[in-house]
Amino acid sequence: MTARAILHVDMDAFYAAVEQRDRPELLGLPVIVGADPKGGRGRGVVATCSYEARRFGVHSALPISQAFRLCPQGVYLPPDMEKYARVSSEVMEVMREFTDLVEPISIDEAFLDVTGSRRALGEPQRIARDLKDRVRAVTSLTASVGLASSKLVAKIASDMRKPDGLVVVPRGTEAAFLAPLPVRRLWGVGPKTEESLARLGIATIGDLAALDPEKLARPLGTHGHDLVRLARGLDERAVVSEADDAKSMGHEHTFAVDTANSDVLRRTLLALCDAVAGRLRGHRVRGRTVTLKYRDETFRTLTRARTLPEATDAGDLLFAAAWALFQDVHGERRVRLLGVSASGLGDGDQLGMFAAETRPADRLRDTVRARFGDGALVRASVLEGAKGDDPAERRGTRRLLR
Ligand code: TTP
Ligand code: CA
Repeated sequence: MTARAILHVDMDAFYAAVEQRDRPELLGLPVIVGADPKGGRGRGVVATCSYEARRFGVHSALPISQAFRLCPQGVYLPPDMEKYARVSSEVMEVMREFTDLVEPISIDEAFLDVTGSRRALGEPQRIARDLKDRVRAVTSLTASVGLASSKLVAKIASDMRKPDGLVVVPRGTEAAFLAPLPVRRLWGVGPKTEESLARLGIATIGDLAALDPEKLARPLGTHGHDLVRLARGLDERAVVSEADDAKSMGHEHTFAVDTANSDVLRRTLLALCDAVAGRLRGHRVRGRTVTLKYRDETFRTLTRARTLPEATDAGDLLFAAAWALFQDVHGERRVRLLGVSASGLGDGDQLGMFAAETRPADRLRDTVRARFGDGALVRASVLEGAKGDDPAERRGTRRLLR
């Protein structure tokens, strides 16, 4: 089997670069883009800033007031999300010239699997260079690219030589490439896991790779096994393109007030999963891939997907995957929107197992809902203390059917 060639493409200082492109008088200046509802300099947080501004210590998520103290001569601009979304589509379009296997993971980042493009387009390294050139020709913006045999390593590589970088990690050198880096660079290591690992004296990815996975079973459960594999550079996750995923069912919820309350977040996610599962059962299909959509208070929007060992229509199983994805992306910030969708839909009936395998509790739920309506049966854990933000009652909850 040929080794996979995975690219991770990440635009440089994306919002700020778009602003500098469109107003060339801003080139070379510290440009700070941030949501400030009043248009002044006193409120809101920095979405991003140009590399010139980063030299002053300004960075994403810093309160604008603090940025202004560090860099009073900066040019402060409100974000123009419509424009960035347009440029994002142009960039994604360019990527699709190189392969159908394009998986966007944020407004300015995507994975590409170019393994199958070799014959037509040349060696992966050449493809990576050509891609950077095309992005620049079409959008006048620069991208940084990592090329490796897995998503994990490609993503870390793209970040190593920003801006306008290209970092190639040859096959066989993945573990050595990862070893000196801090564990938090691993996808799936948030502040909590980092802390548990630090308590075991594990600071670098190399420390983790050398560990007997059994040692992590107690503090981290099965997650520990996966982490050790990742630390050794073993990551088989496939690039999942939207084309593969054309059909999906999902729900999303925008909070009336951005929230960091973990109970509310957990309940909301559970309610969304139950809603999606109910619809899957209603359509007599099951989903194999669970996608979480996550938008924080700064409007940073991420999607993360996980493919299950087998297709399901059970809310609990969707939730287990969605919750793991959520914990990977969620940090300290307040959350503005959560969404869950299921894709890779297969026909339960055709597989001849729908009736047999739908869980009794789920079947009961469906029967009650069919008779008495959607609000009739809600999990106790969703209702509990839900007065402030009961997902079932929120205006913000939307059904998505693509
Ligand atoms: P990033 O790719 O994290 O950052 P960036 O493109 O600005 O800079 P880099 O060169 O380091 O990749 O995020 C992409 C865009 O998402 C960014 O331009 C603005 C937005 N964003 C936020 O709105 N809030 C945030 O906290 C972050 C990190 C990004
Ligand atoms: Ca970026």
